[in-house]
Amino acid sequence: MGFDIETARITALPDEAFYISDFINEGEESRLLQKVKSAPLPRWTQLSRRRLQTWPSALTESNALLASPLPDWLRDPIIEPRFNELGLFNDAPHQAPNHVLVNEYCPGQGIMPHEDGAAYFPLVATVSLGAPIVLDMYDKHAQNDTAAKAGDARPIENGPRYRILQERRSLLVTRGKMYTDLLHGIAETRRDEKLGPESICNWELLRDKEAYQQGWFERETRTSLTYRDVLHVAKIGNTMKFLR
Ligand SMILES: O=C(O)CCC(=O)C(=O)O
Repeated sequence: MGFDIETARITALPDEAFYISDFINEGEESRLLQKVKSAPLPRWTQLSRRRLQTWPSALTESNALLASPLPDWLRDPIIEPRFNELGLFNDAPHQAPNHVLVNEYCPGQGIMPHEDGAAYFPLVATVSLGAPIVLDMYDKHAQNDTAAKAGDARPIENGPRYRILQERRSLLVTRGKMYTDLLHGIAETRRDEKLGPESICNWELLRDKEAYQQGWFERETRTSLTYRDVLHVAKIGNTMKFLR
């Protein structure tokens, strides 16, 4: 009998979100971290508040992905077999993720509230490595004037509407209205606090509630692997024809 994703549903959230605390084991986590760390330096984009790897490549200006497979270490065991067994991307146009962002946050670093936009099918699957972190979700209308895009966001005066604690080795899946109607961000702090069953909407699904009973934890370096399906994939052959 396979794992029933319904047991992982975050019921406090208005639309589809799922949290699986033990998605990968410790050996798999250290192998993935090793692969991330051993990537050649030019693979990294250093941003002011985190650093980033983009696999297999950055999107084009028209938000297309140049067709190219993900490397094996990002596929096995996360996509094959785990995502496939859960049927996670069955409804997505390519029935599998074709794009992964690797984000590394040192203590004090984060990402401003933003939305991921129309380049992707509205489903994000995030694997957390190395340390826990709190993801904040904001109502879109709390953001004044233009909607924010990743890297082009501004702070929000009101606090987050929902907070999700992501433990190391966990999987967080958000889709539907969670993707389209809310912004997400990670606070630039050295300590995540005010943690508890009232404030953390996936509290009951945590692997180790005891670790957060005191209501806070000190940040350590946390790495995330964010899997998505880019809607528009351009065949390299066609692109070459176009360039000629
Ligand atoms: O690191 C995370 O969990 C969030 C990453 C993110 O928001 C993004 O890549 O757009």
